[in-house]
Amino acid sequence: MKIESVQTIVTCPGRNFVTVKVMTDEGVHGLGDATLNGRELAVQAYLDEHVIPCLIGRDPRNLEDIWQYLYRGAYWRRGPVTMTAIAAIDMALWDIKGKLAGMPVYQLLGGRSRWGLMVYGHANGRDHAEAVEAVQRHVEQGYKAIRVQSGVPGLGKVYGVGKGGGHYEPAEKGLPSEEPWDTSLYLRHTPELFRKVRDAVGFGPLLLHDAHHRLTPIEAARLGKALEPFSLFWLEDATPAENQEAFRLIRQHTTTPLAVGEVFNSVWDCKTLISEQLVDYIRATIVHAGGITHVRRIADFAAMYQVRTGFHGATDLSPVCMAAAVNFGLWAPNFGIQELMPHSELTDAVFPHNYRFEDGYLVMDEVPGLGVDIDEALAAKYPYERAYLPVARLADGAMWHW
Ligand code: KDG
Ligand code: MG
Repeated sequence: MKIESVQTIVTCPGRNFVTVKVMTDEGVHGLGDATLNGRELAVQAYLDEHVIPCLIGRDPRNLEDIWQYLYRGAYWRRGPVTMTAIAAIDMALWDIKGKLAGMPVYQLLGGRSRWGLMVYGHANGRDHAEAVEAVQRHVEQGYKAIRVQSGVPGLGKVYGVGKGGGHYEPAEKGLPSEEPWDTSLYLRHTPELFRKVRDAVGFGPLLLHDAHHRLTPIEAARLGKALEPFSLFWLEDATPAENQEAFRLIRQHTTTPLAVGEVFNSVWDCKTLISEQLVDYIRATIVHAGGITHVRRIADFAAMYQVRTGFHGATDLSPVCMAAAVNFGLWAPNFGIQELMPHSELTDAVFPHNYRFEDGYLVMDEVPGLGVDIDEALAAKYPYERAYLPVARLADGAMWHW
């Protein structure tokens, strides 16, 4: 059996997605997500110019060897562009393997450990009152776990909060917009936000919060401590994690569980964090961390230290990645939770898929492969449009962390 051709498909049904389609000489095809928010075309070029020509004629069933060939063989290891490109090919090859076996990918991984993946939804508000209402709406919709983000009094627009209060889209068309940031205002108001949410909905729903890497370690420690009375499921991306050792300081001061890793692309990014048990949840995703083959290694390593998975699941990950995540989470013994920002109806139409939301969980049927496809004719109607995440600046104009 041979890989006959590989196509990269870029489409923008409201936001940009890059997809690879691997075709075999036996008529079976596989899909992989190659979307890297704000850097989409770099991954497409990496695939088209440097990866795809090396794949033609290879046996798609040897996905481990192909993974090693693309990782070790490149000389330039790791990095988000490389690891997203490898992930896309890897996902597509698992999809093919599942279709050949007539089994879902979760069966190839070891079968079901659970019937569904508990997800967390996004409740956002321009102010605390709006955020509390959004949490209540999520509870009514059946969510068991809810991430809460709110505008900060005295600060203009805050990342993670939609313009109209509700849904937000991580990337905006055109060049990057600029948003103000003030850590002291944020630290003053965030515990108050969670007090109001707990007063409104009690301690039943699991609550999460994302600090988007904006804090120093000691600020993160202070926030974690201040949030302890509200019993969070996790505090996410408290501080930029290139410096893994920084989490030692946060850990010394707070029992609020910590999650990190949506920007990680290999096990090396989380080696210290996991082996020293400095975090509780690892968020490295299938699309940005080398595919199912590599994320499985991260998850197994994490399991040895009682660290569970909590994969990134914003709308900038396509339904192809989400289908892979559902297969993975159905199997992973140390699955913790899955982020879910629902895609638009148009995106769902471009990528018809089997997984679905049911009463706070993502479930899927026993379908071969990943259980997702692409409507290429519909995708072609929505060409790429340049879009970026905003950037953050302090009051004096200096750039701040993401
Ligand atoms: O591309 C960046 C977004 O996916 C990110 O800002 C969303 O932090 C995020 C999250 O936790 O979903
Ligand atoms: Mg995040």
